[in-house]
Amino acid sequence: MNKTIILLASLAVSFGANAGQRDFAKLDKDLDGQLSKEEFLHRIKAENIGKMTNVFVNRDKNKDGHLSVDEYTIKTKAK
Ligand SMILES: [Ca+2]
Ligand SMILES: [Ca+2]
Repeated sequence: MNKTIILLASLAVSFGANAGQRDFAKLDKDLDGQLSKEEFLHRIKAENIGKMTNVFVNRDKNKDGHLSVDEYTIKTKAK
């Protein structure tokens, strides 16, 4: 059953997903559909934390302290 759910979830993520949306899914560790600052900065090197914190704040358009998929992908260019 769990495999079915995971398969469906990954289909939903990959259906029409661009690179930014795939990145988002990888970063969203607790799968709540929002990126916390901790999740966003998880893979960022220490020397880039300050810069990326600014990126996070700039992308958080509704200032709720989390990035939605739309907020995350709005300035993310497809790789
Ligand atoms: Ca999350
Ligand atoms: Ca937000």
